[in-house]
Amino acid sequence: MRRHPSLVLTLLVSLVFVFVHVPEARAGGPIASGSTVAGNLTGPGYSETWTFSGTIGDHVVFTAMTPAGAVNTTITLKAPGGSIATSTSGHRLDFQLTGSGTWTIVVDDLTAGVPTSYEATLIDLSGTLTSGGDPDGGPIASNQILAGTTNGLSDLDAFTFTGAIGDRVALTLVPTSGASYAPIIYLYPPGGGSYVTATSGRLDYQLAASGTFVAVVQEQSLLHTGTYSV
Ligand SMILES: [Ca+2]
Repeated sequence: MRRHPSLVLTLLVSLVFVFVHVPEARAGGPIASGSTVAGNLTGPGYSETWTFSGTIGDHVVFTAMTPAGAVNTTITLKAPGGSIATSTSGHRLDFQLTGSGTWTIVVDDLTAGVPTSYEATLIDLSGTLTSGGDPDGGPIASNQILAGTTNGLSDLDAFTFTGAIGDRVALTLVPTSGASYAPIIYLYPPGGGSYVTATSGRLDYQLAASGTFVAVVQEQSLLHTGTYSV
C-alpha cells in the first residue's frame, strides 16, 4: 500500500517538532532571546562564550545551571568592545544594557576542573520572549489563566501585559506537577528597571508606571522541572 503524501508530510513535521524541543548543543556561539541552549564545560579552559545583539536600555536576564547544580559556574557579561559589564557566581544574571551592539556572555566553571554539561537561557525583556523549543510566554490578559512548563534547567518564561500607573494587579502562580518544583515570578516594569517578586505564589502589586510589564516565571533554584498555571 502506498503512503499518502500528506501522511509523510505529517511524519516529517512531527520529526522536526521533536527535534527543536531538544536544547541545541553547541560550543558557544549566538544565543537568541527566548531560547535555551545546551553547553559543555570541558578542559583545558572550562569556559564557553555566547553572543547576542542588544540595544541600549534593553533589560536582559540570563540563567545557567548544571545538572543537580553539581558545579558552580560564573557568568560574565561583556559589553560591545569587551569591557566587563557585570558578573555573578550565582546562576542568574540580570542587567540593563548600557550600549548597543554585540554583547558577550562567558560561562565558566568556578572550580575550573570539573567537566560538566549545562543549560542556559537568555531573555531580552523587550525582545523575543519565546522560541520554537519553548513556546511558553507572550501576552496574558487580565483574568486569563495560562498553562506553562519549566522545560529544563535554567528555563525562563516571560509573559507580558499592559497596565496604567495606579492599577492594582494580582498575579498568581500555581505549580501543577513536578517533584520539588517551586516556580516564582519576577515582575519587571516598562523600561526594565528593578523587579518585584513574591515567593508565596501570589504577587499583589500596584503599578508604579504605565506601559508593558513583563512577568518572568522560573523555578526558584533553576534545578527542577514541572508545569504551572499563571
Ligand atoms: Ca518554558
